[in-house]
Amino acid sequence: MKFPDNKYNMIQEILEKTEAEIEKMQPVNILIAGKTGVGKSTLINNVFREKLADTGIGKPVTKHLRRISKEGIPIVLYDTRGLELDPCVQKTVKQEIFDLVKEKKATREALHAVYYCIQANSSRIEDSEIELIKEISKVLPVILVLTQSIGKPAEEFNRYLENQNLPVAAVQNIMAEPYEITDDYVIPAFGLKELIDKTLQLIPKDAHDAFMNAQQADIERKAKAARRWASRYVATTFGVGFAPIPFSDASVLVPMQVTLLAHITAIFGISMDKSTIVSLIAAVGGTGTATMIGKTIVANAFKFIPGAGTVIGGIISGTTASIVTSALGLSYIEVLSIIATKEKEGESIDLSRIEGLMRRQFKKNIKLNRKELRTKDLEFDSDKALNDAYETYESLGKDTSKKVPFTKKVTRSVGHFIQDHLPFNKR
Ligand SMILES: Nc1nc2c(ncn2[C@@H]2O[C@H](COP(=O)(O)OP(=O)(O)O)[C@@H](O)[C@H]2O)c(=O)[nH]1
Ligand SMILES: [Mg+2]
Repeated sequence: MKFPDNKYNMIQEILEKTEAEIEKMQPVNILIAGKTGVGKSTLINNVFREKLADTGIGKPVTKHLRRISKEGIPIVLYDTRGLELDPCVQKTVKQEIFDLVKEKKATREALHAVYYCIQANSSRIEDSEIELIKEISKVLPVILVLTQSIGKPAEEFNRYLENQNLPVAAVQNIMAEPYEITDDYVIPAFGLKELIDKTLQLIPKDAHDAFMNAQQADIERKAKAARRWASRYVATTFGVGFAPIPFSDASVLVPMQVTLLAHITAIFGISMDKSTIVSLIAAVGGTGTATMIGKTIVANAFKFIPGAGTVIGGIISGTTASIVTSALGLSYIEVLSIIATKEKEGESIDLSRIEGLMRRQFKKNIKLNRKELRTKDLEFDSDKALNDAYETYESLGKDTSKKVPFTKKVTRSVGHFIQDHLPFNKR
């Protein structure tokens, strides 16, 4: 790591490190099988980031199998087609699946699991499909995904399938996207978090980070994973063996904070661009430029610690370093959760609000940690922390509403509407 003139580009460093971390991840490889029209693409677009089925690069690998991937998202999906056709075609599809599994076996591209999709309200399953599910289950764990599930018939179909004692790992009812019955009656999306949970139980541990990055159906879970990691990182970095450093050497903390933020970003998996990170760092570091003097962030952070100057007397102890760093990590995770949720809803974020949010959360977290760091793990109740961040984000929107032009106001009121319907605000 270079420090030309005691300055270096922290933002660039975070972005590069994030990319490198994602590249290092063992990608998750999932096969999505099922007849045309059952909802495979809808499932993919809602479970994973960036509408992967539509925007990913789809390459036919055989006549009936398509490989879907996208730069920066550590996942490879295979989509089948032709299963609805005559028995002869079905046989070919089946053979292509087994050839693929065999070819990739024991490589980095080995398949981890299968989502076998059946439309829940078809309420019946053909013998040939049962046969196929049984055979695939011999080589890979299968989750039977019952798509477009509506009401009792879908539940009954689930029970019927469970009673068949198929050798599958799980059966899961879902509605991947809200389903409009009439203008006034809409069945909300459900079942995707459960699908995420069941998938994590099936795939190997070394693919968990990649799966967490790629999924967007359970953002609280992303936050939790990031917190768990951050908590361990802070403890090991600033725990026993951390020699106190003079305040003038605060810049030695910066590489550690870069590592922290990069790893959090990698676990989280959001389409983060430079300007977003600039806003986030500026919120704490106190400057809007991309090139940062290493110690600004730490120096500014100290202003937020009540009584830091007098109590600590110019020395940064392990405790102080961990307070600053964990507050930074926690706030960053809270802000990323909001960005990720907006991204999922297809909304863009307001960078000035994000900056304000980061600053406020940081102030809150640094006080919280000072009091509670010793007794409390960083993995505190995620719902509460994220809800708090949401409320702050919302209040920031109201604060600035006087200054914004009309078109932006319209965008914002739409934004507010969406926020009111965000998963964190429910219940
Ligand atoms: N509202 C809603 N519609 C769905 C859902 N799943 C599938 N559909 C509908 O079914 C159609 C076919 O789904 P698609 O994902 O393209 O199926 P695929 O052929 O298996 O990829 C879509 O155009 C949607 O209209 C869902 O979860 N919610
Ligand atoms: Mg499709």
